[in-house]
Amino acid sequence: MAQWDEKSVAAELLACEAERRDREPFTDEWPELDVDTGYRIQDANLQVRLARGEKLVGVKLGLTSEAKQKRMGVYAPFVAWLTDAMLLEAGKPVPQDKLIHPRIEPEIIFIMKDRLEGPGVTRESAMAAVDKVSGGFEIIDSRYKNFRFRAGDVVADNASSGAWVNGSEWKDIADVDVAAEKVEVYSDGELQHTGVGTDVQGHPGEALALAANDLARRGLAIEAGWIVLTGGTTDAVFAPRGSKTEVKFSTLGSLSIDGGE
Ligand code: OOG
Ligand code: MG
Repeated sequence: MAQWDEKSVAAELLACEAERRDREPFTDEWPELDVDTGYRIQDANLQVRLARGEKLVGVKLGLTSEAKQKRMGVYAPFVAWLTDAMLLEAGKPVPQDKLIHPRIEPEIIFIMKDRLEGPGVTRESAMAAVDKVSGGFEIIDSRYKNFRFRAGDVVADNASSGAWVNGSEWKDIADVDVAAEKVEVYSDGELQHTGVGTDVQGHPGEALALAANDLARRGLAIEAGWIVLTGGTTDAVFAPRGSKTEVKFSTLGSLSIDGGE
């Protein structure tokens, strides 16, 4: 049985990502890999990403909706890093050559006006720090076979980060009722999931507050200008080659993406 530690898990996760290889969760062999250990691994791999020239541009929330928590069998939200290398331009196909088993989920996405530092951040103070909002989607990808993981595994794996696409338009936050924003997800023209902003922790601003308060435990803050993915509003859909996925928001516009050839 392999003897895992933070360093070897971090290296194995980046190797799996580079080689498009999935594996069993580390917690099968190393049950002590808890959420705090997972964050140390996540942070170590962020340093590797930055050292190779990527830029830190924001954070993503994971498992902020009941639909996501139920599907993944992990009942706690968490935070992970976004770098510029993960941003995908709208209209481009799913980057199948980089991903193992991509799945798409709709995301209410914020751009921050002000720095937001916990602890003690509330929904109200969080929302006051937001500049603009768009309706986009994330293309998650897990380094674990069949997306089977426990909380420590998925936190270490940067919360299944893959790529994300911003909405086609950024609206002033004052002009959008993000809690009431509805979304529909279609695969090959067929409606798969529907959601609403309140599905995200009761209000996407709660997810933002949660991120700031959680980062504060590590002495970190959400910076002005950062992007924040507030977490999949609905369960995700698979996006294999040849597929077409559409995400339709009630006021934030619609986007579609091709699974590629
Ligand atoms: C974990 C990532 C979750 C979200 O928005 O809930 C996430 C997973 O589902 O594999 O990005
Ligand atoms: Mg997500």
